[in-house]
Amino acid sequence: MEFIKTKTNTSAKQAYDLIGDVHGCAHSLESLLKKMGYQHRQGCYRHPQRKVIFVGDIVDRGPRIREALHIVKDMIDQNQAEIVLGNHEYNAMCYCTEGRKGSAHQYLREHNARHHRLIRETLEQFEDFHQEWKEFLAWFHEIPLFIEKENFRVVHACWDNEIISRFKEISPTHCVNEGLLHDSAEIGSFSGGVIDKLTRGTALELPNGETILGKDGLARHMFRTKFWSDNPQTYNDVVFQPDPLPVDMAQRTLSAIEKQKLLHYSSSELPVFVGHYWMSSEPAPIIDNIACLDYSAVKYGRLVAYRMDDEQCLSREKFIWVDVSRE
Ligand SMILES: [Mn+2]
Repeated sequence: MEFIKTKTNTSAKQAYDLIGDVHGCAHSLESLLKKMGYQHRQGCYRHPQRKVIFVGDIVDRGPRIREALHIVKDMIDQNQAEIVLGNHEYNAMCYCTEGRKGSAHQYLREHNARHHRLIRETLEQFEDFHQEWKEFLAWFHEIPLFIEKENFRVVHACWDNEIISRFKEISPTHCVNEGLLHDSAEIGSFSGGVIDKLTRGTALELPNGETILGKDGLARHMFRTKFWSDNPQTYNDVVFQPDPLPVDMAQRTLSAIEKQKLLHYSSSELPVFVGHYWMSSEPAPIIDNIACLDYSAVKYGRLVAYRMDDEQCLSREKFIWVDVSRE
């Protein structure tokens, strides 16, 4: 008797397309989804075999934030996508949530000019859609800080095994619920530290109160660091941001204390996908098991995806993107 092999292999792992920071570039998002073979039918974008995971930062800066949120949430509601929380969704929750009675905060994020500038476009675009914005804010509470699949991991900016396992104990859903959101606004809180590290990454403070001037004209007293550096010796070995360090600073030796603050995501761990870092070069893995998918879409860069199957060594060939023009 002959068995007929069918094409469907039910034991095969689900394939995912991981999509970088959208920041309100809804047209580019639709172009990218279509380019990957997704079609809008029965209420959302779908692919016959694949699903999407967004790395967070759907909101802020761009021209079509409301549309982008609808596209993403519709896919998630129909079980066609998942998402992790970005620092911009977290900011939005803090900015729009009043402090508890008797707390030091009127809002969890103070309404000053700097904070308002970050969220301005989002609030403007929802000006006539207050109820919708409230619903999206409520939904942000249901977004996990990280996703762990059998064969890969996703987080907005930085994977830290130790704090992730501690966070799981206080939040079994891996989400930032109302209570954790309020806690996180307190300086030195554990939840605040976790959210900051996972959604904004690691950084080192410049010694002696020194600052560096960013391309945006703002003076910074910190610089962003790799969370995967292996036995680094100098600042240059760990710096990871669009603005390079001045040459003399880059050559400085890391102190023992600075080394202690650094993370080392080992090359033997599962592949991890992040967004967040405003990359600008040709999309490629950073190392074999880490890929950043944020290629500055909202600054007319690229909206980038990685087509993940079952590989453990990430490959340049599996990136796909659309160039972002003025929407
Ligand atoms: Mn971002």
